[in-house]
Amino acid sequence: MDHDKFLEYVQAENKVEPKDVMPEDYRKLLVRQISQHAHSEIVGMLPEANWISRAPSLRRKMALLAKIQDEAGHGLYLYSASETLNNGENGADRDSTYQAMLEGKAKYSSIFNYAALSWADIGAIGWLVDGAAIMNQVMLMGNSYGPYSRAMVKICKEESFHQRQGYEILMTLCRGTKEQKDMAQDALNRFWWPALMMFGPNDADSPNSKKSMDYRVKRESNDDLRQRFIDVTVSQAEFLGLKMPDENLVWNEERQHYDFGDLPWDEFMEVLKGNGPCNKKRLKTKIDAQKEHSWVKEAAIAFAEKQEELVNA
Ligand code: BYC
Repeated sequence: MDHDKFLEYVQAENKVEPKDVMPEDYRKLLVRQISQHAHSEIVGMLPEANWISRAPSLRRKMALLAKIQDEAGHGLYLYSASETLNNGENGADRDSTYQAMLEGKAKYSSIFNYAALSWADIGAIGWLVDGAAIMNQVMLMGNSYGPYSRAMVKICKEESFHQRQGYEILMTLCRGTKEQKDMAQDALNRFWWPALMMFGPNDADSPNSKKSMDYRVKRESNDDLRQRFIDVTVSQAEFLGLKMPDENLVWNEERQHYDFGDLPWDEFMEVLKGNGPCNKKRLKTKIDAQKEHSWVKEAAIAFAEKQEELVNA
């Protein structure tokens, strides 16, 4: 296939569909990113699931259950989108991509290796983690691969509800007792820097960015999205009456953006290497679940085979 023609095609804002001819490195880049994104949704359910039984009211429990269920749905759309890129030899079938995650060979977002220690963390996850995810995913709605781009449209609508439920939890806590407000501040202190690292390394250290931008998968850079997220989030923290845990955060009149402190990149690299606070626990939970529930899949396959036999008899 003519590589330049393909670039011209995607750069003219045309969508690529599953059966279209595409360069193998485009296919590979998409399988990597979409499957990582799917794993993030699935592993991302775990920190919050820990709080379902401890939600402070029935209303909170229902909202949290609905949110977590949405994340499962997002994971399934994304595994389906990734599977459309399976060419029979690139390991993009669903079982192989999932297995790669269980074996620690495929990444998922670093943020889900941090624990949700208090109820305020559930608020911070919705506000900051879903907030950062929306910033990134709104950009991805415009990506050049049809199934991924369409999945992003539906996912973004749901993420916006998630962000609001998190912010509303924090509003309630910040207007409550001193202990509740302290709990909210503590959650912001612990989640702020990990949320900023969700956008990935600085542009200068991002090996995949150029190709991804050329192929119109990524439409904006890691640093630009991170800056936009900071710019919109500061006033939300002020409204809550919380203090940002960054002494260097200051409005820069000339740049018309906030300046901010250095991110803890050493910590980011450790989390990516599997040494974050919860990496091992997260993988163990998913591996155990796979073992315990494999009978469900086996039963469904046996039932489907039996149905087919009956139809063909
Ligand atoms: N964590 O060259 P770069 C949700 C990796 S879930 C871990 O900049 P790229 C939710 C990167 O993969 C939604 N790894 O990469 C769910 C690459 O490694 P490989 C989560 C990271 O791809 C439940 C290397 O570092 N959102 O909303 O151009 C509850 C170099 O990076 C991270 C997504 O998954 C990280 N933070 O850009 C609540 C978004 N950052 O693959 C909420 C989809 C970087 O070369 N993904 N790495 O070995 C993307 O948009 C892009 O992949 C990224 C990175 C912006 C993250």
